[in-house]
Amino acid sequence: MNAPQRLGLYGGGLAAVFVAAFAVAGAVVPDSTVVAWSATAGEGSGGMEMSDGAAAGGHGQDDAAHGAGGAPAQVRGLSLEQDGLLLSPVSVPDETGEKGTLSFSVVDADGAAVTGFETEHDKELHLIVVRSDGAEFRHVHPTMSADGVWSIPWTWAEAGSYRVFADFVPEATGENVTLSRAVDVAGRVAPEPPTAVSASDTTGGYTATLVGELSATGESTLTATVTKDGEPVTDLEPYLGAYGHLVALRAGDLAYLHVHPEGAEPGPDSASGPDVAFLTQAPTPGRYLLYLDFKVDGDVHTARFVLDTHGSH
Ligand SMILES: [Cu+2]
Repeated sequence: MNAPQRLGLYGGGLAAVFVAAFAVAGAVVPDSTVVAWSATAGEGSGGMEMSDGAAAGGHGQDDAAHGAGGAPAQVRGLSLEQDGLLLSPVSVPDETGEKGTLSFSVVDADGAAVTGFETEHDKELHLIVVRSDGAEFRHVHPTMSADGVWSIPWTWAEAGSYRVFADFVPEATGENVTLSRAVDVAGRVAPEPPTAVSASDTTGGYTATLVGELSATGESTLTATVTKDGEPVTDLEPYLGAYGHLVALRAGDLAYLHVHPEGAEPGPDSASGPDVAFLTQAPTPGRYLLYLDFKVDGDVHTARFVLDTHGSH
């Protein structure tokens, strides 16, 4: 076989692999998500539409997270790099049902693992793992070894394309950082149909309802109300420095919104309810996936919601 023929075959093989990989991704996630993630990977920077002139052509600056021209920090978590910190490759079990460990490090520009983290919302690092369609969601707290490897026992319940977010405050800067990576889990995937708008969810016998508008033009308050059998639940326990923890992600690219609980941090033995209020702002009009963790009788429950921003239906 001569060289041109070998090259031709080699090229053909690459093309076939690429097509197969894309076909798998397409089966797992909507095309819009694939395109958005591809664009993110290519640019090395999230929130392209939020970019300003200073970031044009630049790599490595998550400009959207810092805001442009004094705009509030809103979009984050679309990049594996922010503020000179990198999320290492995430080690996970390869397929569903396999008992294993999820582990990773946060590394600095010199490749050294970061070990100094500040406590925020009760923890040094918050790990959010969500499937691209939003149907699978976990918010957990791994532990760090002395050499800066974060790990937690892990088993995948469902196959698919996931995004893993690490949300933390490094001691070096004191500034919140959210890094993420895409992780694929082998197995037969049954994507959930497109999510419908829903401001109420029942889990473990508790019903959580979100009241308030999500706005893309300013900060607004979302209030979660928890009931059981129609009665208000007034013994919500402190969890992660509040009476609930809300994660909000933009549908389509899973951009990570910053959400602040309202009110003072509760004491260790206090209880509250049925209302928990949060302040947040959507970076763009459109649809958002929200996940509320709350604790009652020592158990943490997760309620899921889908909201459109005010006026975008
Ligand atoms: Cu957390």
